[in-house]
Parts: sequence; C-alpha cells; structure tokens
Amino acid sequence: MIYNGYKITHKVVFSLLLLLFAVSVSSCSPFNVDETSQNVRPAETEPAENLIRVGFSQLGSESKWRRANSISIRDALTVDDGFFLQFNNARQKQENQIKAIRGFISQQVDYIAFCPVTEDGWDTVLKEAKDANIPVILVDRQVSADSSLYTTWIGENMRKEGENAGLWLEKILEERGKNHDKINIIELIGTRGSSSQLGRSMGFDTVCEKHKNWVMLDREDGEFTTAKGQEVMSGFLQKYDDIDVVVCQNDDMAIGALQAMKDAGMDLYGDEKPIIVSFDASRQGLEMVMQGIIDVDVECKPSSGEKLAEVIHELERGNQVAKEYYMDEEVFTIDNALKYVDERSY
Ligand code: GZL
Repeated sequence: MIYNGYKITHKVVFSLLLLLFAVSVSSCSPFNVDETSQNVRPAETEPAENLIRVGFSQLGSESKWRRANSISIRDALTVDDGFFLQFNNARQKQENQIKAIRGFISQQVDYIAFCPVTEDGWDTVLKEAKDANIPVILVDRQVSADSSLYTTWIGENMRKEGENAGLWLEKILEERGKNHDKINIIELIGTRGSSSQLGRSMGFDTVCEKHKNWVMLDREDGEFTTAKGQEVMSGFLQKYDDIDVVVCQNDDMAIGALQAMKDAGMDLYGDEKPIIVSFDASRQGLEMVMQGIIDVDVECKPSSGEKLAEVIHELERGNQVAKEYYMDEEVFTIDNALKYVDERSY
C-alpha cells in the first residue's frame, strides 16, 4: 500500500490500528492519563486498604488551563498523600463523564470529583451517586442540579471575571476619550452552556448594559480551543469590518483569533488592532499582554488540586466543609503582567 509516496506494510497498518484502539479505550476506562506527554498508564490494580479512593472525571484537555488543572489534581491526590486516584478524560463529552461517574459508582470509590463540561444534565447521575452514599465534589465548573446532590464546589467566580473585564474596558475607553464613541464588540464564548461561559458572558453583559454606545455585534462558540477560535474569528472578519473590541473567553481562543487577524493582514502591533480582552492569564497570554497584543487578561486559577485534597481530608476526619470555595484571581495588563509571568506554571 502506498501512502504519500511511502510503502506501508500491512503489519504497520495493523500495529497502528491496535494503537488507535488502545488509546480510544483509554478515554473511558480508569487509566491515569498524563496529559503533558499523553502517556497512558494503567491504574494500579488494587488500592491499599488505607488509601482514599477518588474517581475524578476531567472534562477534557482542550486548553492550557485544563491541562494545568489536570496536573494540579494529579499532583495533589497522590499515594503519598493517602489517595488512590482514578482519573478519566472525557474529551469534552458529557456522555463520557456520565459513563465515568457510573464506573466510579460501580467500583464503590470513596469520593467522586468532576469538572462538569456544561451546567445541565447531571441530576440523574448525581442522584445515583447519592443513593450509593458516595460524596460528590464539583471542581472548576458548576451544575444546575440541586445543591443537595453534591457536597461542595471548588472553583472560580466566573461572573466576577466577566464583570472585571467589562469594568477594565469601561476604564480604558474613558482614558482614551472614547467613552461616548460607538464601540462594536464581538465575543468568542467558551463551550456554550458551561458555567465558565455563562458566568463570563453574564458578568460582561452587566457592564455592557450600562453603555448604550456599546454594541455587541456577535458572539459565537469557540469551544475554548485555539483551532475553533481561529475559525470563528475568520468568520467574524469576513462579516464585520469595523470591530473595536474582541472578547475571547480564554487565552487559547485569543491565540486562534489573533492568528486569524494576522492571516487577514492585520498589524497586531498597529493602531488598527482591536482591543483584545482575554481570560485565564496563562504564561502565553501574559507574554502577549507584555507585547501589547492582548490588552487585558483576567486570571482564572487552575490550581484547585490542593484544595480538593484538603477538603477530602477534612471530610475523612468527619468535619463539616463549606458549600463553596473560591480561588482568588487578578486582572493583568501591561502594567502588572511582568511581575507574574515567570511564576506561571502553564
Ligand atoms: C474556567 C475553565 C475554562 C477555562 C478554559 O474555569 O472552566 O475551561 O477558562 C477551559 O481555558 O477550557
């Protein structure tokens, strides 16, 4: 068989198919997946009796933030710290998360923790976990299900993040003497229906509504990925020729959007560049803030692993825990990004 000028023997094809099958199976079985090198290691066979067994369903590995969040979980829930972690990557599909959670229930883990890809559709599986007396902890994103169905939530204040972005825009337009100009805005939202998307949009809109001269031309789902962000921004550039502000609900989409602007011949260092608002404050995002390409980057901390481990240990001691834990966050511009960029682990 010739492929692109290379002779591929049937043996190679078979091996590739076998590898493909092994990787696809790994996405829905309790394997420890090392996102950084994509190594898949089979979970240890049986946990030692004294380890706390935690089933963790991560929604995917769509962004730098997500991969950093996964590393934070795995670095905190270690055997040395008394945990037997079963980590599953759902590849941004709710059905995979529900399947993984049902797997954890049937294995009778001690705790289930997960980052819900969207807010709706969890009531049934959370009731199944409650009926099995397995405490559930939400990480990062929230669910619309009744709060009696989970023990606690550890995450970020998305609505505040969106509001902070709007308040910064208000200030910068004032400083530039543009607070009465017509301001055309487009928005690349994250996964539609996720609490990150809903919160950031809602927070930003509360500021928008105060300014009749701000016009939200369009908003489209960039799925928190660079590729989709570039595709969506290309579409916006063909549709609109007078964009003043581009709001990207994470750095990965901002990077894609900036590539689309560059491909369209825009000078990212010139005055024609729209104001770029982004979220997450990843290292690459902060570097682009320092280059004057991204104008503001609203932080969203992915390092919730330690708090998750701490909360589980509290529960193990029979202590009460709070219903929610918020990570603290900053707003970065060219004035303060330098101070933080080197400490960025992701
Ligand atoms: C935010 C988190 C979002 C990040 C994205 O809490 O859910 O998901 O902003 C990630 O980078 O994909």
